[in-house]
Amino acid sequence: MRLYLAVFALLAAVHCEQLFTGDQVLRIHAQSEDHLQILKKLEEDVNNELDFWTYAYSTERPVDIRVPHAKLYAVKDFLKESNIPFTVMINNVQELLEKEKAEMLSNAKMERSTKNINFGAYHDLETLYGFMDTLVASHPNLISKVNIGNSYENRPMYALKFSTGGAGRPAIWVDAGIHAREWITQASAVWIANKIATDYGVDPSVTSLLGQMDIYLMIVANPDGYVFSHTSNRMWRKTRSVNSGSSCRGVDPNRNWDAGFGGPGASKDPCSESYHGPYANSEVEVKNIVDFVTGHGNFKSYISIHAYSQLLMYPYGYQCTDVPDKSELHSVGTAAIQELTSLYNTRYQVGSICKIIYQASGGSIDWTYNIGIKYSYAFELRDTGFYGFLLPAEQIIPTAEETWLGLKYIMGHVHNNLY
Ligand code: BPX
Ligand code: ZN
Repeated sequence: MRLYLAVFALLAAVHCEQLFTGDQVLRIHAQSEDHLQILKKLEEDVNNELDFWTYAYSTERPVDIRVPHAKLYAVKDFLKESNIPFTVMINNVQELLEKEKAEMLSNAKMERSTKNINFGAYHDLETLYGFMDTLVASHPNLISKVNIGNSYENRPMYALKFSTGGAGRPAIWVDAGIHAREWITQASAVWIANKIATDYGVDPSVTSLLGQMDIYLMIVANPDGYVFSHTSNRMWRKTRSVNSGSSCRGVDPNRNWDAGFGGPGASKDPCSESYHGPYANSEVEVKNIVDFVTGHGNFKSYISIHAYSQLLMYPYGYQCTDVPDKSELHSVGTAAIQELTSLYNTRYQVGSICKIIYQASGGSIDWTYNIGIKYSYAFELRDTGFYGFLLPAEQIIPTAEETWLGLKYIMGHVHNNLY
């Protein structure tokens, strides 16, 4: 009977969950414009099932591609024939996923017995939402939970509001997890939520900031995608909306904002990971944030947290011209990264989206900057290409700690330079 149950569970798991057995992530070093063109062609062909973890844009930055096991031989052969050098970054994706899953299971057991959340573990949506309630309950005079609307699949989208009172205060917005598979971002955001709660009244810069300003922190900006990345496909990035006329689901929620919408660095193919959607704000998750930010009317800073590559970026992504505030954004960014790096010597680069990664249209921080939110930034957290999206849980707390130092620096600057 037990064996029967085990076999049944295994079959069920195989049935609904995508496996990545034998898939490798290749790290490709383009050495010329020709190489980049070849890689871009591969990227545009959505039928070849190559999963670009980073995109082909410059010879300075490696291109990481998850290659399905069945295509490995052909892809490696093709790269060799094209004289494009590569290394194997992850030897077997499924092995890492199984390790991740086993750790989550044993952690969940421990959490059930201790009734405490472990910040050094990855969690499903239900656990994260439960923790938000716990945090609100233990800091009722500081934190409240704001439901800014529901997702496509009708899940609530919560922001934690840190406020010591006074309506209409200037505010800072921080979101994580707009891309589902970037699990280190949601995990870091939970730690940061707790850090803000416990540092209020203790850390003078947090205390004085919250004396005048509010912080809104959205830990899971793409809840449907996050759930799907737990239940069905760990590599899911987009929303889960149905695309009419296509069997491929989802829109890239970081190509769907009304800033250069549909321009370079976004795809019109619903099967692409960077599909911009049928029109700007078509994704209810994006629309909810847009409406909330517009309705609030007093955000001074908007910070969106992604992974991976270790970058701190400011606008623009949809065009490569400098923003008017470039020199201030750059120097604040550089100082923030100095703080971040001081803890564990994690190296970051600072620059505009277009200049340090690639042209990307329809991104959130371009829209927020264009509506007048000067301090618009995007982080790309760890790592630079050992584990990519599959960052081991043991790195969650160090990543959150260092990120917090960078964030706190930016927040402090915003507070001291209210406009
Ligand atoms: C981040 C903010 C604004 C515009 C672009 C980015 C980079 C981000 C993206 O392509 O949307 C990269 C990432 O976080 O999605 C990681 N990735 O390459 O998958
Ligand atoms: Zn992202």
